[in-house]
Amino acid sequence: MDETKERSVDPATQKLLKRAKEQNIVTVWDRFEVMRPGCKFAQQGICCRICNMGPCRITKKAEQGVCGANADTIVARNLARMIVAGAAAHSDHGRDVAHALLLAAQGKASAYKIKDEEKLVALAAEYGIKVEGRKKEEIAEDLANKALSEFGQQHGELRMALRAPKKRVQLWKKLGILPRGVDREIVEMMHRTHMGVGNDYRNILTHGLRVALSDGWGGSMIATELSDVLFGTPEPLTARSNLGVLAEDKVNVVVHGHEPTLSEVVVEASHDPELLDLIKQNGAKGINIAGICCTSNEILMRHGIPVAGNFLQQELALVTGAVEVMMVDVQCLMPALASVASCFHTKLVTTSPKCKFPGVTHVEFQEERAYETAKEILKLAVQNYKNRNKNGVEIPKENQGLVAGFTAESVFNFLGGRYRATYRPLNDAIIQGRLRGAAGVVGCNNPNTRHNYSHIEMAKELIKNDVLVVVTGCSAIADAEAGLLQPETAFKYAGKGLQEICEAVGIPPILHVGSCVDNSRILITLTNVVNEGGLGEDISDLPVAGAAPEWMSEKAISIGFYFVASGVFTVFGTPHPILGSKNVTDLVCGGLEEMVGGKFAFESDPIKAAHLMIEHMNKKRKALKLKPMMYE
Ligand code: BF8
Ligand code: SF4
Repeated sequence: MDETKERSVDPATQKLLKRAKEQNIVTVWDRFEVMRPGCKFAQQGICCRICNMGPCRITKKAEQGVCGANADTIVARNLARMIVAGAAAHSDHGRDVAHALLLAAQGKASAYKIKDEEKLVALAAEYGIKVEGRKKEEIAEDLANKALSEFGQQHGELRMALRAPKKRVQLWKKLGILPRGVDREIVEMMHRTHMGVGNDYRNILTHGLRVALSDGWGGSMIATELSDVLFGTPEPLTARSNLGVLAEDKVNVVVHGHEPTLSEVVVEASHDPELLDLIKQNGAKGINIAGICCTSNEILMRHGIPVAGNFLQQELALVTGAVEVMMVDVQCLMPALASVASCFHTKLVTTSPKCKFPGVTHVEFQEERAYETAKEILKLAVQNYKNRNKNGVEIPKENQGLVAGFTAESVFNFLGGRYRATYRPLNDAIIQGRLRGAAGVVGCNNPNTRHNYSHIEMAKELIKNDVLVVVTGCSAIADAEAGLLQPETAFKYAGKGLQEICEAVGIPPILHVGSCVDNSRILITLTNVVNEGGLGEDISDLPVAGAAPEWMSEKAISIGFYFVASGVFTVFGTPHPILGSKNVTDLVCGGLEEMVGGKFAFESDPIKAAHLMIEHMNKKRKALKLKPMMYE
């Protein structure tokens, strides 16, 4: 097979990989080859460098590190620190959104308005904030302060974690893993895994569950909910995806990273009249904003801004030679972007004080002057248009339509009819055997797996077997690029039962529910299904499963752990770096199920992985004594 086809199933990616090679531009795949086969110790999680008596690694000859830590301890500590880093990243994002809401409420950040008052009021009620007779800004200020205080909260419980089904909350309490505060759990894990603290792998990883829960039901959920309040709760909309969304004759601005705070304003500022004049003066036909990774998902969900690509396509967007500015915020940004950008006229612009690249233009984002910052960056882009080498541009034509913008609220408005927001039809479909269950397929790309292949094949196999699929992050983008996020997909690939539902409601069988912090929408959806009744009393009773078939990030580890801790069977495409400890592996892929009702499996073949999920759903259907599948 041609090398580019081995690397990616996406034709646009293949074309630009060829172009990169012709121009001697090194990409993530090339660096991956150089790095192979990789360090066996690190892969198995059995090296430790947390103190200066080491680094230590476990071998047949040395079954303990210098301090006496064995493989179980070292593997558990390393895994725990991955959960911590992932939870910290998501939660810091949530904190930033809460901070923006606070400034907006106080009238200190004029670029932001409270867009979803209904959600604001609902959240206020949940947090015990007085609503009657108060202005929305006053309510929002209290809500933002309450949310912010939950990060540093020392005692008690995270408010949103109490949304989980009653039985689940009781279980968390019994196990001592209901999170107290977001930062609290994260800091405690850094302490617990410091040299010479805990060495009971079970105890370390039990706290790992608590940290992960403080992400899913804490930081990430705050990020999602407060983003909805501030930027509006998404509604289904159509848009386009893949590198073909870049425009030949317009100024291309690619926004990349995770947080919506600046990119939201960039979208708005792109209509500024002053800018439109400047665009004319510079000979362009307009300005084209496109996104990469989760920043993209955020503004896709709310504004239908086109998606240029997912994680592994970030360098390739620049290889088109058509990008005037790539604006980045935080997370999943390859340091290599700077050198790829330098092969073209592209200006890379960093915006977060947390994330600078040496030698790269930094235009610092502050909420108070968000609009000015956005405009400044857009001006840079427009002025850079004349530097584009018009003969050196190659934009692949791939450009697929998609439907996105589903949420725990909106999908089921659909299923229940416009004025009857209820989960009843969804539950009934599962109970009657029209739908087998539901699966969340999420997470990254990784050059260790053929780009997009596992996401696409897994999703297709699941819908073929009457499993409704919800997707986020780079998985959602992979499906979009394959044209799967459209209602027609139901007729091409879905089983008969799922097809009937999609046809009746007019939705695709694969629903894009947002960015990676929006995995919290999946938790809410599962809770709503439990509360609707007829499918057990806890998330672990439901015929549902999760997967991250091409994962790479520590955030994926945290997400996986909060799904498992919420009672969901979850399949990862490649193993966690834990195989050096049989005890830890047995716990993660087995023992956890007795504890929390969820566990992990590792399976690289997406079809086999889909069938592990399907078998799990069948097992749960049987336990619930549901009817056999209608069309089997
Ligand atoms: O937070 S799926 S590669 S972009 S980590 Fe990153 Fe993974 Fe993509 Fe979104 Ni999520
Ligand atoms: Fe080695 Fe123990 Fe230090 Fe880790 S903590 S580096 S195992 S001595």
